Amino acid sequence: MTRRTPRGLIAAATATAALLAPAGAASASGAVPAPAEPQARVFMVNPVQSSGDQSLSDAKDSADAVPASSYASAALRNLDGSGGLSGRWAYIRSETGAPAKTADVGKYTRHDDQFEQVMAYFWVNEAQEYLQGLGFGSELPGANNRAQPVRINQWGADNSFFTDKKAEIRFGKGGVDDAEDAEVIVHEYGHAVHNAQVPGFGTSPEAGAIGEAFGDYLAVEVGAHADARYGWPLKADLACVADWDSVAYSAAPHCLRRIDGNKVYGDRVGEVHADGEIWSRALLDIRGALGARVADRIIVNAQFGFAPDTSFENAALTTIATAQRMYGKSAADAVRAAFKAREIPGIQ
Ligand SMILES: [Ca+2]
Ligand SMILES: [Ca+2]
Ligand SMILES: [Ca+2]
Ligand SMILES: [Zn+2]
Repeated sequence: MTRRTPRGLIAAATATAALLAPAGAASASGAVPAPAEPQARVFMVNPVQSSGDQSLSDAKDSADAVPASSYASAALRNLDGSGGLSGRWAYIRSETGAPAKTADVGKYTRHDDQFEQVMAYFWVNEAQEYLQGLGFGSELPGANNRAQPVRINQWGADNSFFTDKKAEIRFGKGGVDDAEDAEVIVHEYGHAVHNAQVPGFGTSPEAGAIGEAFGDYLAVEVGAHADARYGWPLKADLACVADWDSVAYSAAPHCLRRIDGNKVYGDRVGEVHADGEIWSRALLDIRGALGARVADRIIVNAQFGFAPDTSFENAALTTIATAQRMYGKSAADAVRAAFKAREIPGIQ
């Protein structure tokens, strides 16, 4: 496969026009052209976030449950040309329904099993492209820069998870199908990133909470970046994670979790998702102080230095030191302030 140069906003915009040329047309030189990028129907993060309509509901996976305006057309990039959802950064397998065909990705609705396969491919690719854009995999070490295996199966409960045995992400179909919400997809991808950075990461309660927090934060960040990149609407609170998956189990405004809460270290309850809200708020504050790009380069780069069973204190100290090394004292002070506000021990 030819190596692609990073795409900026202009390149992304012109890609749509380029696709109007006949697919697979031979170039004048006779060289075999790169496979055309099929235009897929995808949710703009999720239908609640893009519409602001908190009354949407799953309606047993009915196509009519969301308006046609919930979908956008977007290129599936980095495919390997096999005709299936296999590419440079993602490899999708499904145990429900036939495998999606790239020739048909513009037709699927949420009622089609193939829609979740397309969403998983698109958003895993989008997340890795975001990390690549931050320099991970070029200027900085790669952070899960490989084809991520993803499996979609019928597990009844809402139980998407990352299995570090196979380094595989799995999405279930409880309530709203998990892979209909980009923030669920990218949350799980966050676990894959952590595990690629530090094999076995998350063996202590605090490390586990950091893993959940980073997944939530990355989900919000990649969605916000895509909204800006493609001009998609963002009509829900930025800090709300999984606005669509959570319609089945939360009151409006629907959120699985938030990343802008006020929990501090003393509020820990020993449950990784709940305690993760302490850490994710700190990450959001770092973003607020330094901007998304600088914040995320520090946050992800620091994670290479976390022990698998790290404490909040040690991870915070590593993140502060990483900020100091990459951007100097004022950045380190901003990172320190974010952790101090969460009353992380040892952070003054
Ligand atoms: Ca569905
Ligand atoms: Ca679900
Ligand atoms: Ca959201
Ligand atoms: Zn998780």
